[in-house]
Amino acid sequence: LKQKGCVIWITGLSGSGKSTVACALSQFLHQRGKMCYILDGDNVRHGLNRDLGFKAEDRAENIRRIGEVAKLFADAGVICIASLISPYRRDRDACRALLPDGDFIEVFMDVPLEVCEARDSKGLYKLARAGKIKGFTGIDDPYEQPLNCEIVLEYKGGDGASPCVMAEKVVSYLEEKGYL
Ligand code: GGZ
Repeated sequence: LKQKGCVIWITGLSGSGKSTVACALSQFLHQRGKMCYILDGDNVRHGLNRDLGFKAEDRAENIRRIGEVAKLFADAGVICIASLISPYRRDRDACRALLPDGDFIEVFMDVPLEVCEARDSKGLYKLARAGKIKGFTGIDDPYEQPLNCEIVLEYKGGDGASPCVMAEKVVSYLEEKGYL
């Protein structure tokens, strides 16, 4: 009994909660006995993509490689959760084009920059504002919002923003589309 693989592509600013939602989602999927795997930009950059920085060409290559690896997982019947800023529409669309229709599920973390910056869990926004990190997404580097993604996870403040509630929304989508 082979499970149907797909790619859940989570895009959004640094600090928007991509990794946290990816983690909650993978726990829900494991509970249901589904094989899944998280490819996190920040982690993959320590290994496979350690030769890449943050200029537009490097980000494009980071996204391309993660897209190709995600496709391999999906081919193997795994639900692959890719969580990376992936700021350019063109790069995300190129990853979408690698997969059969429906198998690339783009999830937008719709969290205002002010909220991400206020969280600043790693202190990177502070460094970017001080000019100590150049080309930081949302500060002095672009982020292109998806125009027609499959799922929008909106920041509402309070309980509505909990990573579990957001992950459940993705689970419902996967059920609806027959991936679960
Ligand atoms: C954006 C940066 C930068 C710059 C370092 N711009 O919140 P984090 O810290 O843990 O996750 C961010 C991560 C971004 O890597 P991605 O692979 O997701 O980016 S992309 O899809 O654009 O290739 C952030 C940290 O790396 N970081 N410098 N200049 N984020």
